[in-house]
Amino acid sequence: MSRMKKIGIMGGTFNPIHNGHLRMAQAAMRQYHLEEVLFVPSKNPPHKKKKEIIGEEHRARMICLAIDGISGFSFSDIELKRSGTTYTCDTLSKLREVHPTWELFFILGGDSLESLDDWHMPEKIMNQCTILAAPRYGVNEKDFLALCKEKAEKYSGTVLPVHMEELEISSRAIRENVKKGESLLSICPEKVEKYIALHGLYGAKKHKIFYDDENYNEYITELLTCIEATLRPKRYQHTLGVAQTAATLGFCYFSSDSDCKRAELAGILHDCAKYLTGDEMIQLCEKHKITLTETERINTALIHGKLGAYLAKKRYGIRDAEILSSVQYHTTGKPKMTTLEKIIYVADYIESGRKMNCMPYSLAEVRKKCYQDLDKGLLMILTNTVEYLKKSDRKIDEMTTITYEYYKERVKL
Ligand code: DGI
Ligand code: FE
Ligand code: FE
Repeated sequence: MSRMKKIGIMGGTFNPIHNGHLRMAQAAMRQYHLEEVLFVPSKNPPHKKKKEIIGEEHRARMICLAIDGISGFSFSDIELKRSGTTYTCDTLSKLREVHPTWELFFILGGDSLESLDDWHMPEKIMNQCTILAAPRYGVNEKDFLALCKEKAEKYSGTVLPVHMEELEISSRAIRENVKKGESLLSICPEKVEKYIALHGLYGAKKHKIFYDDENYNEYITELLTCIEATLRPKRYQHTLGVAQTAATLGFCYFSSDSDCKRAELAGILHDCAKYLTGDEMIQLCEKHKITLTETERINTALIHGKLGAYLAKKRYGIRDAEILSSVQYHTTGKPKMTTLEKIIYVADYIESGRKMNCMPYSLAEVRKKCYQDLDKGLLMILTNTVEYLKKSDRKIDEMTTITYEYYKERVKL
């Protein structure tokens, strides 16, 4: 029989995730030698609309931001993906079914342990896992241990205490601080605080930044903090790659330093809307009266350029029309692109983090060409893209086709 792996499960609404959750998971992990802790956010209740619970995409993204880089912590969308009411006992069954070598430890706070009687089928939960409970703030150790014993006996299971420094952190406190405009420093990770501010969650005043030519470096630093607090880590790395590549291409094709900076800036911004789901992008476009083509509605991945340009303008204070159109057209391209638009289009494809098998032109070949002749490099990428979309049976966007035809007529490889 294969070795059993001890896996901790952190369930909850995480509305939002905070340092208390992270410390509880860490304490449980250390004390009970868990190999991994899975953060499993629950779905929004379908009927009784609890209006203080924000959208599940926001809650999930904040979890991912909070646990990024912490070894042993990971995210699971198992409950979000399920339809209908999700019960902890079903989630545990599902996890055991998919991962028969997992020994499950459900980690919860003392207040949840106190209300365990109200959960759906507590004995079925206890039957499938060991409960690791952290004491509620202000409850003394003796009472807490008695509570663990009481629940364990009542449901014929195991409830073990997690020893940790008492913390008076709650999601409610975060929401209240946000409403009062107070800092969340030391109660939640910085990226989570930034995420809340950028989206105006829990009644926060929406955070916007303004482009400042005089203090370019400070602007870029702040912009990067915002981008990092929204994109997934891999996407953020890609963004840095595109910015770097765009700046380098700028050295080849521009003569002024300021144009190279504009290329870098457009690179940083190009995928700034990419963290949103297709449905969210459609909703935002409707809300802000951004018109969508039929192809974009079917193929929502295409929307992030358009919406990215909108966010670059409204959220990140960019007024430079050429930077905005470079962001807008970076996925499809367009006829008569300016040098900056071409740079962003090709940088997105050749950035050093990209690893893909391209046809008919290899990535190595395309990369080299882009630095020798921008138009030829551009046409190679357009050719590869059209080829790839045809092969994968995807609908080719009208703008992609027009752009390809336009450059095929005018550029000789
Ligand atoms: O956002 P990135 O992944 O960095 O790159 P991108 O903005 O070029 O988007 C790439 C995605 O867009 C990829 O999944 C292919 C898709 N795409 C690009 N052009 C078209 C397209 N999809 C369709 N259906 N039609 C297109 O013309
Ligand atoms: Fe993109
Ligand atoms: Fe990109």
